[in-house]
Amino acid sequence: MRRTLVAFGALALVAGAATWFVSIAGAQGGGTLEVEVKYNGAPQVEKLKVNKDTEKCGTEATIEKVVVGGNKGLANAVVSVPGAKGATKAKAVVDQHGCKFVPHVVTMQPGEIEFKNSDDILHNLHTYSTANPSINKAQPKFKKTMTEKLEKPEFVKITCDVHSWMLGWVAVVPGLAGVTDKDGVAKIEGVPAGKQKVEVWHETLGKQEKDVDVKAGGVTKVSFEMKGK
Ligand SMILES: [Cu+2]
Repeated sequence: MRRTLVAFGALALVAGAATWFVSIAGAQGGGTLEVEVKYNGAPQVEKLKVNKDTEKCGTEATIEKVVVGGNKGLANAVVSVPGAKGATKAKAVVDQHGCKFVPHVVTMQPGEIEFKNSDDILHNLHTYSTANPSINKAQPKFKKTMTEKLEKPEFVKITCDVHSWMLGWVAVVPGLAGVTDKDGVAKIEGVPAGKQKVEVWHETLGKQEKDVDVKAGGVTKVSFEMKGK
């Protein structure tokens, strides 16, 4: 009787290990999503004369509302897969450099974000949001980094009250996400295989979504075309 119990116990252990192994393999069995975002309209880029802090800011500012690259690719669009939780990435970082927010659009999972000031002049971080508390804080030149919390999913507009042209966006999204490059392409790796909703958001052109069947171990391509407003 005792031997039977031991043998049964060993069998249960092996079965448990097998289940564990399968779940690990499943987690790694995701695919890559390659999302292409196109825009048929004209780029919208505004230029402004600058007469403040010109030694750091230069004498002309560029406000890039719609950036269209080669082959009608739309840059700066946020692509996200809300159902793909994935591992939390490293903390998102936005730098205030040359009196610009760099990068112009950043994605993060709900939590903390770091704002840097590498300009050696005063900036004033001012966010516009509804789900998250608004931030309105001076960041003097000696304060090289500031950590803030954005805990609710939302597209948060960031500005600077010292330099009126400074404009950036923080996309707080629950799932895996990326931002399209100058050719309008974003690649997201490790997306769980199967049906997934893919969302695209652009600061000027709005939102679209599609259902996509993600292949395991391969690249699944999907394309969006944003409409002008
Ligand atoms: Cu500023």
